[in-house]
Amino acid sequence: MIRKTDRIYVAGHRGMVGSACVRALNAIGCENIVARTHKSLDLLDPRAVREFYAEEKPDIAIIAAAKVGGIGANSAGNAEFLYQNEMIAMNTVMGAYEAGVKRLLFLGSTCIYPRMAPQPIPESALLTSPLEKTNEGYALAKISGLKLCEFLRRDKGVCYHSLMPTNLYGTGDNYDIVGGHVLPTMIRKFETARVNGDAAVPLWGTGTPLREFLHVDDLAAACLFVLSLDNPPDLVNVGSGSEITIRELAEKVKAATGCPAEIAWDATKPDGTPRKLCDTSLIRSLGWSPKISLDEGLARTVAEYRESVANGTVRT
Ligand code: GFB
Repeated sequence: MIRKTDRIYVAGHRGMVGSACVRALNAIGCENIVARTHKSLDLLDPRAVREFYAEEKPDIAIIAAAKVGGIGANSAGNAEFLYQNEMIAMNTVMGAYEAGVKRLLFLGSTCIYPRMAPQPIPESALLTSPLEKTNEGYALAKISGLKLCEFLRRDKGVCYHSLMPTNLYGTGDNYDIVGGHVLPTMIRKFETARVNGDAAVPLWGTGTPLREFLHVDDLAAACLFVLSLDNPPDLVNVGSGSEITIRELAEKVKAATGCPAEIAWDATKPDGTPRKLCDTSLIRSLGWSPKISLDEGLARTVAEYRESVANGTVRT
């Protein structure tokens, strides 16, 4: 149970997920948020992280800090994705344990599951067959983090547990054309083509892969939900429960932005994993379900993107 007086450390509070968690916590009256910018605390430095925890002594930690990116960034940088995310996970989780933090939520991604996992993917599919190569580094680091939480819980009795969200989008996303995830990248590409009057919008791969999308505000609600459980499962998936092909997504974004340009598929770019729908029956059985449909979330995100372009605050 989260109390209004709890000191809650949100690692990655300026990122899309961390900032959504801070908004959700503030909305339920939790104002005692502990946060550090990247500049003031290097999460790759174990000593600095240890000193931070000793000084701040939070009651709860939400680990939303990570080096993240879309298929382009991941496939070009598996070494950095593995190294940085491994260090962040080990330092933030072990540092919390050493400082006596009683409750911790570790956030990962459904790319921890095998490339050819059964669909929808149950939590039990973890480590049953090989990973998708384009994001193997990121996945391995996230698996280490969730396992560290599981081991500390089992062996030391602290309530450390993990949430694995499907592909996320929404407020505060990164609109980098090369390194970003598909949904924000598509919004930027279609918006740019509309404004410039371009005839075609280049998109990656074949358009046939299936993906599931969850608005980040739904994820933040899920974080608070699992943190409110006295005995949460070690590992819980969170997703919208419905999937869409990349081609269908492109048509939706094209319509949402009102861009008349044609779509030009570049099959030399990777498709990544063919399908990634998570089985959300566990979190639904516990009493949580998503509230924001893709159409609603997309409309909201396009409006926010236009606003951030107009006022010069768009993240790229
Ligand atoms: O979101 P995304 O980059 O990553 O791409 P993943 C999803 C799909 O969209 C792939 C296609 O099939 C891409 O080929 N796609 C089409 C595009 N056009 C574009 C485009 O312009 N940009 C991008 N980025 N994709 C990531 C992992 O996998 O998912 C991370 O790399 C993480 O580790 C994240 O798990 C949630 O869904 O393939």
